Amino acid sequence: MTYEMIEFTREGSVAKIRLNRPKALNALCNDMMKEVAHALAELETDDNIGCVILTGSDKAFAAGADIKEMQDNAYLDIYKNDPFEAYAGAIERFRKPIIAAVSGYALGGGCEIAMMCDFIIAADNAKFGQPEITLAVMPGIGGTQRLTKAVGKAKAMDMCLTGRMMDAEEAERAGLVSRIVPLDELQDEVMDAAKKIAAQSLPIAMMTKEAIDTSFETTLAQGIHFERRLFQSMFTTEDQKEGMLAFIEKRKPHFKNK
Ligand code: DAK
Repeated sequence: MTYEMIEFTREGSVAKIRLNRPKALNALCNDMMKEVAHALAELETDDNIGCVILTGSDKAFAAGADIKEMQDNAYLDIYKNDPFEAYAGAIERFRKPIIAAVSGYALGGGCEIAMMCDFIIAADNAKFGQPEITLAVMPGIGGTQRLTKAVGKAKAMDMCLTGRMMDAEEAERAGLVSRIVPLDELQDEVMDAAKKIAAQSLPIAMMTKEAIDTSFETTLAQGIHFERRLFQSMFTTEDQKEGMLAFIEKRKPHFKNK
């Protein structure tokens, strides 16, 4: 596939998908989401890739779904041919670690796809919001659920009902982003984090991600049970033997993803 709305690059074992419709502030049109889904499918089966970065421009991670494309839809258009079900689901289902590097606006569907990633590192100019109510709709790809789980009921209600934006400082205080960095350091900082993740054993990183995600779906007791079984299963891997031996021998481990 030739990518026209995203830039898709690889640096060692890290891949970066950059949303690239600057004139429309990276509004998420169907073709762009299709390209993101295609790139992720490629990365899922690429054994050389251990971590993915999803990012946008300095001004906008993504200002939401493309309002101009969406405005005329009838119910059955959006029900039968739901582009977000088809394509954004690729981010939700992606099994390797994926980091959102957010600068500028992350609004509506933009905020929602950032929240689908495993964590968000934000530039100091980032602004998050779920302004759908101002268009007489509501968040539709997880905003009412993931935002509430991330920042709690009070702030989620405040943002979804007033449509106001949250700046990077507030987002970090509220737990929506893991860290804030100056805008001009964002891409390097996220690349460093991604390289650290990609240097670990991939199956172990994937299981760690799966365990944390499971905490949102289960009771505490079920989650702890699942975690324990995964932990025990790691002792079947060559990487566990290597990781612990390397510590004892005071050297760097060489993981084989086995
Ligand atoms: N869609 C289409 N075009 C957009 C856009 C968007 N979301 N956001 C910005 N643009 C376009 C503007 O129309 C403008 O285009 P031109 O007029 O130059 O042709 C260009 O980008 C620059 O925007 P502005 O001139 O407005 O730039 P400003 O710096 O003045 O303002 C802004 C930046 C981000 C505050 C403003 O652009 C803005 O408020 N944008 C809209 C934000 C928004 O409401 N986002 C939520 C969209 S609704 C679904 C589930 C979920 C969804 C959809 C379906 N299903 C389950 C099917 C999600 C819905 C949404 O995300």
